[in-house]
Amino acid sequence: MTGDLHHLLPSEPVMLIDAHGRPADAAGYSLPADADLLRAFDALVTARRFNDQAYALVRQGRLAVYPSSHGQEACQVAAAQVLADGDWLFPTYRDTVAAMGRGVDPVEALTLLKGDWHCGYDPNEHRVAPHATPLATQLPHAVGVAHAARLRGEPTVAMAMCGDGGTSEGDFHEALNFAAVFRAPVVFFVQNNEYAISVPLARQSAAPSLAHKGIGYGMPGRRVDGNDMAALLAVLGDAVARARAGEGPQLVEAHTYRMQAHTNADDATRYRQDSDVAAWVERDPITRLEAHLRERGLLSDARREEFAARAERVAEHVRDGLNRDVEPDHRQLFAHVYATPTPQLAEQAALVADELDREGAQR
Ligand SMILES: Cc1ncc(C[n+]2csc(CCOP(=O)(O)OP(=O)(O)O)c2C)c(N)n1
Repeated sequence: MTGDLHHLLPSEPVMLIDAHGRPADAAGYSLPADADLLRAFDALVTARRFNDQAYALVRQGRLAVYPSSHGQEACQVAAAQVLADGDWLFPTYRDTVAAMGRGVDPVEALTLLKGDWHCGYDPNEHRVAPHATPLATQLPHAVGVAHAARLRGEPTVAMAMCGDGGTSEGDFHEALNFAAVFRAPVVFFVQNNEYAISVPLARQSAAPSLAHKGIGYGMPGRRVDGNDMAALLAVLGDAVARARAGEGPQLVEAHTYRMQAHTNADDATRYRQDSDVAAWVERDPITRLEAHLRERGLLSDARREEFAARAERVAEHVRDGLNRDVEPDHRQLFAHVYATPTPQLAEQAALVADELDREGAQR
């Protein structure tokens, strides 16, 4: 074992486009291709429209809850855009937009949050695991999938997402340790949005940064400006490429901010100031990338309108989908738990079926 920790130490957060949209230098990373930035901008515009639409649907009672990624959209879009078709994404409850980036229908992605069903989409179709509501439980799953793929000789990488609060969970530490020891092709992507509901980062961790948590496991940590789309594509893209090349896992911490309350069930004014939030409006990921693209002549008004029109069509699709009531078949409750149901589950399924039959007969 070598005493040289230099390659594991996170540097200052990588920034490639500054708050005014101007290019910035970052050692070891360069600006992504124009086409990649434009594609990301298109997705960003849709992401913001989707977030705001989902929030409105909560107020209209069509969604039970929505943990919005408003303000964190660059992290969401980049996490999906850097993956290949055969890779896997492991999202949390806040990562619906990242799931959409993999091709999951947004209406299906919201099924869980509407309260209709456990998942709502087929995880195998787009290689997106179900949204994980229990914190960090998806991380060991991501490591298992990535490790298994490597043993089979497949070039699969897993993008394992969690929040700053998630890094305090035991599962986070177990996942990092296993991944580092077995060099599993995983990128642990932490969106540090400064709060875990009402708990601020300073009460969450005493580490110099969350990326520093990788060092103890022998895993490189990287820090990136989480509102800079270009930097996210560069840093996450590099981490994915290294994982795929057999160089092992990385921990990437993106510094961003949760602009809205944790969910509609939370009152953020009880633990933070409006002025804190206002300071982050200045760093909005969309206006920043837009300023950059316009400055370089890559984005015309016509193109901008095209993107806005596409975002509007997605919002309309989401409204239509969530305004339709579906009658879930409660017998299906046990269907996707195990490939082969345990005797206990089979027994419970029979009990439920019996009860439903009796209820039906009484109607
Ligand atoms: C194992 C577990 N413990 C507690 C909770 C309750 N809980 C839900 S969200 C949350 C905060 C998570 O914060 P963070 O990981 O920073 O993610 P964010 O919500 O900010 O995206 C907590 C404690 C949970 N879902 N799972």
